[in-house]
Amino acid sequence: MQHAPVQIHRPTPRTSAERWQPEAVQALFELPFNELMFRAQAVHREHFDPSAVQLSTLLSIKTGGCPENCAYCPQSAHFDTGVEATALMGLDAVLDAARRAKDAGATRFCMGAAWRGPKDRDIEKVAALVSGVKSLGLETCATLGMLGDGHAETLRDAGLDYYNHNIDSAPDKYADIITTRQFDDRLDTLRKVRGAGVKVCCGGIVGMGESRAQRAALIAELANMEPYPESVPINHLVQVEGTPLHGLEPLDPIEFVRTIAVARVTMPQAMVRLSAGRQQMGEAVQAMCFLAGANSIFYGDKLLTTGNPDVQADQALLDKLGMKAA
Ligand code: SAM
Ligand code: DTB
Ligand code: SF4
Repeated sequence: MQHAPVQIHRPTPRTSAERWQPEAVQALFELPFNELMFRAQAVHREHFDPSAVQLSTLLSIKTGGCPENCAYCPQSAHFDTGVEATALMGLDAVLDAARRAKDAGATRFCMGAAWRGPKDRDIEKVAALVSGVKSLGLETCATLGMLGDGHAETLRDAGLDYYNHNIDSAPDKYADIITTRQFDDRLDTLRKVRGAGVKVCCGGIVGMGESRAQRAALIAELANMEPYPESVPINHLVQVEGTPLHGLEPLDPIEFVRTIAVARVTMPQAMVRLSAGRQQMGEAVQAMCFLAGANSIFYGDKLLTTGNPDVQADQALLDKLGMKAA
């Protein structure tokens, strides 16, 4: 029997005149699941080996006591979550952790600090950490909050490859989640990072009680950045006791998988990172995320303050799926 030729829907290249309208992104969310997955896989295979997954390890180099009031975050000083505030880690301890991450198979090391933004003297210290980690042969990433003038350049000169700064939610949801800064503050730092020639890692969190339209608006906002981020972390909210978002109705896992697929279709060449929330997700949902076009994960038994699947569990999952670290 003759089969009809398979129609692969390729997204048209976007010019500044052709932005993703949130309604068009929402229409992707509303496709029949198999159709959306097929489109996402077609786009993914055009640009990536579908069996390859990039591994980044996180380290919280300065934990807790943060003055911001992000309603999802266990490190905010506004909420009683049991996370203890620590000082910035020293070089030797950071390099030990980076060596262990490299030995376990990570290719990128991401250092996170619970700051509203670093002070000039903090940037000098983090720059030393970045150059030390870089000299181990790892890619480097940092997430330190809002950057001041010259900070991105100092980090770049120290060897920073990526800066992570998430927009976290749809613009019209932002003020429900954080009131100590504005959505535009995030865009300002992202401009500074791009301006310095550092690659951008920018995504968001889903499962914060947002509507599907707001998930679509979050993805549209990311996809319309010019250029869109090289790396797009899609975090599933990790509900932490003591934070205002603890106790919300969890997002349906299929809707999470759809979010990954829509990110893949709208940002064909980005690394789409299946980020926080894997420990709560189970293997089958993670496998669906890889089918939907996720090609990067956080690897190591801790995220910043919360748990992540351990290295053995991740190796077993990747083996089971025939996926390889790349
Ligand atoms: N303080 C800096 C900032 O906010 O940009 C850097 C560290 S902050 C912890 C980095 C990111 O972690 C946040 O933008 C958010 O996307 C993510 N995050 C924090 N708490 C989370 C949670 N409970 N569940 C999922 N993602 C979370
Ligand atoms: C990102 O998008 N997710 C990571 C990383 N970038 C810095 C952080 C997830 C944090 C989850 C909550 C915690 O462990 O504290
Ligand atoms: Fe602070 Fe970042 Fe947590 Fe917000 S997400 S409270 S800025 S550490």
